[in-house]
Amino acid sequence: MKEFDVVVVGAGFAGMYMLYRLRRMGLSVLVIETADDVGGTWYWNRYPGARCDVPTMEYSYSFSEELEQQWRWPEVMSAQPEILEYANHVADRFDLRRDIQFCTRVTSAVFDENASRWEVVTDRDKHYRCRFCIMATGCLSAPNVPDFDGKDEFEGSSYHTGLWPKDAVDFNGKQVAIIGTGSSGVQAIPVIAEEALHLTVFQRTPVYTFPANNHPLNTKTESRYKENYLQVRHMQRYSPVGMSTFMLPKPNPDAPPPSSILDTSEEERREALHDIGFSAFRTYSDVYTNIEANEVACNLYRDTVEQLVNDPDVAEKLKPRGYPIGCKRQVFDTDYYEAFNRDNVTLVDLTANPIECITPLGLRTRQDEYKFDILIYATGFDAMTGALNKIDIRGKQGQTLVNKWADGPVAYLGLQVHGFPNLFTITGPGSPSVLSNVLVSIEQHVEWISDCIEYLGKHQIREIEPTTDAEETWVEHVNQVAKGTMFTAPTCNSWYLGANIPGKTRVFMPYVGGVGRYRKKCEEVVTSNYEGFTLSPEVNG
Ligand code: FAD
Ligand code: N01
Repeated sequence: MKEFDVVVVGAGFAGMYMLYRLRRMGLSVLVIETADDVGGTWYWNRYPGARCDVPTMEYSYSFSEELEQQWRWPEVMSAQPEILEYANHVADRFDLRRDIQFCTRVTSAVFDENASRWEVVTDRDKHYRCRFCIMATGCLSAPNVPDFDGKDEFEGSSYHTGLWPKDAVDFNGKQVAIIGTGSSGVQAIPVIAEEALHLTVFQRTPVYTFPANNHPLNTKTESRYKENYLQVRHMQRYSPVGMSTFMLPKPNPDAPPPSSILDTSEEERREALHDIGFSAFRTYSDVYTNIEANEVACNLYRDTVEQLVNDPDVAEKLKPRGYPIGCKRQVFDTDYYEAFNRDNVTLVDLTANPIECITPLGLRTRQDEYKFDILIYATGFDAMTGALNKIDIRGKQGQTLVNKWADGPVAYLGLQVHGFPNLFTITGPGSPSVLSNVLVSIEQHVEWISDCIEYLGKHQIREIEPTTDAEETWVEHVNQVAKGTMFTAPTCNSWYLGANIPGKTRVFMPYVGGVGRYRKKCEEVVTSNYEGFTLSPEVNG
């Protein structure tokens, strides 16, 4: 059995950077990846329209100044092919592939208490031993395909947006159906509608989506970023969501403090919406914290849908109701509503008419039968815990992670779990992860973990794991800060809460306290000699 200092699972942006750091520390590292190449999210999600919804000048690695200065992004929010090209460039530039075992899925990771080693097993029946096991398995990497009756009997081609094939899918002259109107569906629908003979959109919950306002990146903006990258990166790291305010207009110190949307007149609200779009909602003090104020914003939103969609019946079906803006991951679109004005796009409202089964030729709802050539599942992911729970992870005394997390994930800082020594999770539950520009959170975790491993080596520490106290206190804090936000509103059913997966315990998983605040907490833990963690010395140490 081959032994490594560290085995890393996953070769997305997290696994790639982890490998780079550990290798520079002189450690032996093996990265194991299911795909046949690097990129993670950007390898798997090749569906038409897939792109980043934060500026890619900020959604990019900061660890190499040369890389940062030399790389050129074509658009403000670049598309999947360019982001994948970037991942490939990073792999080439830092010669990462030689330590990555591709086309291999990790099936189990079991802790051997006597030897203090993890034994990692793959679907190729290979066994590896390592001192540290790092899960870089991603928060949105376990696709969710609903278990519809007859799912396997469809005779056409079916695809999940998160498992999209490498060869382009030809929609020309085809009847296409798509289930799901979250971020992926909203990005794919307008692009597929351009090519398909006909597109039928099966919608269960109408979405709140804001215009992305994407455009080519001009050289002036690019230069400003590149000249000020140090400052930009610092701002990102200590910001609420991993974004700098570098390109935003400086706040006017004489401007009045944000007011309640409830205290403004209908006319003022409409004027604000007209002038600055949906970001107007953020200028009020209470839209994201007070359900009554939120409903005022929702009403304005619904009026806007009415203005954008020609057919009043279709507009009515597209209006979200019954849950607040800001409860789900914010969706950004390009010409989403306009797509429903096309003659070749039909909307089916599944709340009135739910799917009964998939048939060989299409699908059947309670009231109708639909036929199509291509079926697309834009049905999301078993988020945050899905990829981890697919691996049989066993810690001390054979305890499984699945059991430990049966009532929702429990972890300290989203980095480690009590009972699972020397196992780390990058962007794990209880960290800002998916509530941030994820690359900023990935870099912070990778750097924290590598510094920790270095510290353990220097101080002859054999094992690190959090105390149950620290873990419980942190989980309580994670719940506490989410209380009163729209994320945990009783009417909210989001994947942040696990509500998209039948049977999954309803628990709010990410940390909403902010990237900067979280980072400071992680720094304090280190300065206080890893407060909240138990450090066990080497047996002969
Ligand atoms: P991933 O990129 O998911 O990589 C994890 C890797 O682990 C995968 O390649 C997977 O194959 C592998 N893996 C998992 N389990 C195993 C196993 N058992 N054995 C072997 N390999 C395994 N975030 C943003 O901040 N901004 C955005 O605009 C944004 N856009 C997104 C768009 C889409 C379509 C999606 C799905 C997500 C988006 N995200 C965005 C979130 C995105 O997932 C992160 O930004 C980031 O790419 C995650 O990197 P990662 O390395 O942590 O995980
Ligand atoms: O998944 P989702 P996604 N029957 O879970 C519907 C990131 N991302 O892939 O709301 C019928 O958001 C479901 O309906 P409902 C981002 O973090 C980012 O779109 O459960 N419908 C919903 O409409 C995002 O949040 C970008 O009622 C069913 C849709 O499928 C995350 O990935 C782009 C159903 C799923 O929406 C996931 O987004 C893409 C069923 N049985 C993704 N089951 C960027 O632009 C599910 N649905 C950055």
